[in-house]
Amino acid sequence: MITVHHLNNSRSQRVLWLLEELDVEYRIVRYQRDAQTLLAPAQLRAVHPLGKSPVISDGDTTVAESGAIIEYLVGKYGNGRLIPAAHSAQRLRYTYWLHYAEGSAMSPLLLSLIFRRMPQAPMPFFARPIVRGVAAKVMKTFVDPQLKLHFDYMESELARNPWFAGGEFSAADIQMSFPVEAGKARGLIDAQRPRLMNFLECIHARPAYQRAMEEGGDFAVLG
Ligand SMILES: N[C@@H](CCC(=O)N[C@@H](CS)C(=O)NCC(=O)O)C(=O)O
Repeated sequence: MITVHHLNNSRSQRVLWLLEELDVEYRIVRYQRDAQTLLAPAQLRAVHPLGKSPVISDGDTTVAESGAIIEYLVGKYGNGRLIPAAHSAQRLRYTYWLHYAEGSAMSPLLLSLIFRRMPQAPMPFFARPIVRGVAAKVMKTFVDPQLKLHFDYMESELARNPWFAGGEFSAADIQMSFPVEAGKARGLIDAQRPRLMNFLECIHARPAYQRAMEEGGDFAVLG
């Protein structure tokens, strides 16, 4: 049976959702983030040296990195479901979005998390105004314009097709759900970006998504 090493409030939620969509049996081993640092507990390093979530094990096989896990599960258990036909235009889009989610979209989202939290970190009182000023400058000159670029792009792509890879829901939408949810948590998705709003409504309405939420416990992407 597949074991999902599941960290609360994490990308691992996508793996539970995919397994529910594919109707594959699995069990969950749960890990809690440290309340202060938000890091995963050290036990996760016994499963994979980086100690990040998600990681799955399937018999003797251990797979980390959400995109690789999705490829593995869709390839082994999908029977052609949730992936467009090989060599089609949709398949190339599928591959693109599967990589884009972690390879491009998450970088500015992570930077925004870091630079927005930076001024609240413990530091000598005289340093705080300087740190606040530097963080605000980086946000304004680099991070915010990059976030706008990426979220405008995602919005425009959904004008071409209802789902990221094309007309059909696919595992690329599952992979893209995390940056889109993170964008919503950072206030980047509102009436100005109606297609991304609609994407979120559509995925939240899927029964498999709802079952994964029940299995995974409370889920709120870090805002
Ligand atoms: N690109 C990796 C990112 C994995 C990752 O950073 N996971 C986060 C949770 S969303 C994590 O484990 N954070 C806790 C830590 O770094 O200790 C993937 O998509 O699987």
